[in-house]
Amino acid sequence: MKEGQSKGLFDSDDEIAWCPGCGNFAILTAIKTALLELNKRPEEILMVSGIGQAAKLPHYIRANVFNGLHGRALPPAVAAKIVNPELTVIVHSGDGDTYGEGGNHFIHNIRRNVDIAHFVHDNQIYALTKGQASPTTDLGQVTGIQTKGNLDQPLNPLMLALAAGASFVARGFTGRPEHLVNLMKEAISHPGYALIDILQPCVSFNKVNTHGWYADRVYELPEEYETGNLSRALEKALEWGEKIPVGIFYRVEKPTFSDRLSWLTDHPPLVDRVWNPQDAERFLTELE
Ligand SMILES: Cc1ncc(C[n+]2csc(CCOP(=O)(O)OP(=O)(O)O)c2C)c(N)n1
Repeated sequence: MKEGQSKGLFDSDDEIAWCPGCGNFAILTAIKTALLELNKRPEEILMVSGIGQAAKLPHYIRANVFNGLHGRALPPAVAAKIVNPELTVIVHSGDGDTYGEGGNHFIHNIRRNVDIAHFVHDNQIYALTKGQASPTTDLGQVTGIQTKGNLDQPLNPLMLALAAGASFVARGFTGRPEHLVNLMKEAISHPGYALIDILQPCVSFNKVNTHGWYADRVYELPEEYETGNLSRALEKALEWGEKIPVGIFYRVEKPTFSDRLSWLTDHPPLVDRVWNPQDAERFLTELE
């Protein structure tokens, strides 16, 4: 820990509105621990989210916060990182927010490879709106709305991220908190877009994928697993059912969005060049 850091450095005074037993608590503890262990300070962090139970997390941590529209967490997050590269930008969003309403933003921001960490709280359900099927709900699963069973097959977020060209793709589980902290530290330190799909129970609305259901199936990728092999990562990402792997499936270094734009990296950060509307106008004229 840096001088002046304390265990409660990232604690916020906001009252937490999650159900007792919600997997989000473990994610909140894990992210605070990861930030402390990385010697980060609240003013260096920007937490971005959309709408949902997962998206409430930035309010429960002491840091800069942008809480926007459902499915739209990624655009402001990548914009903030591009104009202010000094910031550590972390997105917290749900499986519905990211893979459903935000599906296009997910695919196309992966292609940009902006240096942000994206933590998807995947409870395989729309929790805030009381339990409709989300893009990761299993086929045939009965919910309060899909009373005869979910008719849509689930998408595989890791396959999708790998296919879109993500440079860091991982899966965690709230029942393995130390493992999750390590994944978060790796994702935050990765130079480029880093996804962790975090399996978490929703105690109120998903009665199938409970803590015990995940705990019986989850296993950690072995140390000898090679993270730089895309075919291997795709093969592992297909594994889902009796056994569910967690860990870093794929990690490679690629140029980031800012690396590809020399006028961004060769000049002082945009945030230092644009302070008021007149500056912005001058800046836009410079670009013409
Ligand atoms: C454009 C839009 N569509 C739908 C909604 C309603 N809505 C709010 S949160 C939510 C589901 C959130 O589910 P998820 O992202 O999986 O997060 P969770 O609550 O499970 O953490 C929905 C459908 C909305 N606010 N805006």
